[in-house]
Amino acid sequence: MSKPMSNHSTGAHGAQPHTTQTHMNARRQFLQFAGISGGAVAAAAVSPVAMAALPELVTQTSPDSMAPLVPPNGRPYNPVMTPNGWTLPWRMRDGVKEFHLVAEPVVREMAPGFNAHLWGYNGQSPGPTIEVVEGDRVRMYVTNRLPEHTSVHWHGQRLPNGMDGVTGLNQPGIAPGKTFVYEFVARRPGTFMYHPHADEMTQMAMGMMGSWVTHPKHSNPNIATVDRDFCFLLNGYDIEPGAYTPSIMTMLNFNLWTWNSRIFPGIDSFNVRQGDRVRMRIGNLTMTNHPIHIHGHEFEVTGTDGGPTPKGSRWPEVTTDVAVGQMRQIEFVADELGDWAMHCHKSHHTMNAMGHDVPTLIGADHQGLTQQIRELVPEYMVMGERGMADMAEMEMPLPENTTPMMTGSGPFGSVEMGGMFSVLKVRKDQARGDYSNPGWFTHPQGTVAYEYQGELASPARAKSAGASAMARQDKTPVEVQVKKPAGHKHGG
Ligand SMILES: [Cu+2]
Repeated sequence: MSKPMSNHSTGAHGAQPHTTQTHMNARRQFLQFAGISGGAVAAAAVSPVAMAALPELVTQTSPDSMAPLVPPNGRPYNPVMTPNGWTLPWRMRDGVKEFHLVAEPVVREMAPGFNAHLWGYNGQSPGPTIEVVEGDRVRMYVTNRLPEHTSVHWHGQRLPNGMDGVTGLNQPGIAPGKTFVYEFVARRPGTFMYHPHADEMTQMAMGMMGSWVTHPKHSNPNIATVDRDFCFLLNGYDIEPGAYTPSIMTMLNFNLWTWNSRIFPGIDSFNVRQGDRVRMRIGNLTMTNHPIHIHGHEFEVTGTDGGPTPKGSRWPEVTTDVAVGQMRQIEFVADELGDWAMHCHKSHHTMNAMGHDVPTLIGADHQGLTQQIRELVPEYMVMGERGMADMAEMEMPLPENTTPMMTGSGPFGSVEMGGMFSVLKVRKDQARGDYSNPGWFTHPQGTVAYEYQGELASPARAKSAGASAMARQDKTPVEVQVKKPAGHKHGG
């Protein structure tokens, strides 16, 4: 792990090319940036002498969403917000944007009370978001502090073949303790990601990935100016309840479905102002597809990792599938006030790991059985007789370092969710550029579903067994027995 140093560390500036004034500005910008986060620290990777030529190493240990990083130099743009993440500061050196990524073991709080031992970059999984402008020359220093070799593949970028990061094919692996340099021009604007192309199954299962955004240099008819720009990565982990480290041999049966390596209720809400044009950039580095669904609004897919989509190719959606290895950039005008659910539509991806094997017991009557078992095991509980919602509220003894399968308190009770779930909060008085959480929505009088208190009429029922055109031949009722598999793994 990085050894935190004070923000006044000078180790990284031995070869500082800035004038004092620009350096001061960059420094002030950096401090402001660090101040917002409360967790970003400058850190010394190796000796100050060895560090002299490298851009300052910045790490981030807090899982809180950091305010967007307003570019202190270079071409201006409206920066992205990475929920429960942050953007990596850079050094401008002779017109080149220099970044320093460090691949290393990290501790990621996936939700309050649940920490995972992952691999990531600069103190977090996922790594920091990289933001540049189309046409920027970018130099990436990548230091490896993992116990095995690694590399970085810049997913979706046009670049010289030798910078593409596939170990063995384009470069040798970066051995532990070594630093490699990648350099290329960010040739096309869009939404990209980065991840290792070395022992990929292990390194991605351990959380190594990050977002990359290239802002357009000129106005582009297919790229709108937006008020809010969010980016997050879909990732999947297999961590047994009570354990800290993902199982790296898992190929399909992952049990934790995360956005930026966070699970509900640990995923920050998406807070916007009414009327904002909102963009979300979503990348999928799990081993299955995720239909991402937003309530209350229609959106369009305005771009993929292949670039902005032509306007004529867009259509309204409320759910878009993000397949394995894909990125989708969606946009909408947030014109409906409220707290709108936003989630993966695979219902087992909005649940966390199950600590127990639970058979389907809906409708089963085991009153007598429960009594008999309670005589032997006093705290025995039957689960699932009335569905699974009870489990969200039940005070079940959970192993240490885990989180309930379905949880999260809303203004009306338990939200009964986990995994890939968050809330889009649209407010009239959210200030421009303010991404902070406005709290729960205050519903105008008479706009909340309510309990019917009147008499219930008995429903009219059809008297014949089928329509006259297709009368049923056999009137003997058939009883169908359905039993769902009861495993606790949530495979794709
Ligand atoms: Cu999903």
